[in-house]
Amino acid sequence: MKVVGLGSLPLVLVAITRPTGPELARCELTHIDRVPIDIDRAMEQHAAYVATLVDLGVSVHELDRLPGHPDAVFVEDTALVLDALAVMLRPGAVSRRGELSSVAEALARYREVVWLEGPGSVDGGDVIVLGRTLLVGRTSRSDVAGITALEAAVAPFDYVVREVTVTDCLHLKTAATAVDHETIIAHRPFADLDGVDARIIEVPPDEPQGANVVSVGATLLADATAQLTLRILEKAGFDIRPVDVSEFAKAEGALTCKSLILTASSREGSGSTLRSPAPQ
Ligand code: CIR
Repeated sequence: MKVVGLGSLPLVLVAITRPTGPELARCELTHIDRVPIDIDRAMEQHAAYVATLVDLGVSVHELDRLPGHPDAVFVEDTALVLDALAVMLRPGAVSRRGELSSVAEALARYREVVWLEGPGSVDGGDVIVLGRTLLVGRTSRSDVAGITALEAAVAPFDYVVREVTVTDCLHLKTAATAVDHETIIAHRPFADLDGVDARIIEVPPDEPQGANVVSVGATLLADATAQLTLRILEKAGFDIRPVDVSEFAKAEGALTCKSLILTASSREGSGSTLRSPAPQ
């Protein structure tokens, strides 16, 4: 087994992402109505998201587009990447299961890869990693059998799973995300976080989209449309990068959905498939 970080090479952050195209118009929708997506704008927003990551020093491993899979840009749902292993999940939408093999192939470069066994399902958008605790949302995509299988897969690596009830939104991470190892930002009406051992920052009631942030080192990527939340986070001392994902919101996606971020040794985190930051 390959354990990242025990060697002498420095660690770098790698983000696995995937571009989108006209197929996004046929995305799965659960809680919102279909409205036209401006595909050119979505592609620009994706490019800006990737550029922000690169600017923050992240090496971006961009997968090939999958035109037959409308939701393939939302790579987060396919896998859970922990320090010691990557778990290929079982997305609750059967239409999305064809996205997994190419993600697994990419992850094999960085982690031991294991596959979650059926019949249950878990989407990556339902998993918040908070230290050694995995908060897993029970949603239309992640069911008891899937959550139980995930618990068994990660127990040998000293992770515990805690189920969270989610209502009125697609994923747990639509409602809440980790800003660091002990703090969660949340739109509480969507997720029952009572009893969760974490500091909780609440977003203003009119800005549920503000509850989805991506933590990159000391910086948070936050939704550019959540102006009040941006100010709350800034006041709390966080370094913020506002990012516009409004076209992806029409596909029920948010910031975290568009990447899988992991640490890797600098040797793993370099190579021809990666867009790396320019040397300083
Ligand atoms: C879906 O329904 O699967 C996609 N249209 C949206 C997935 C968003 N992913 C995420 O929140 N992690």
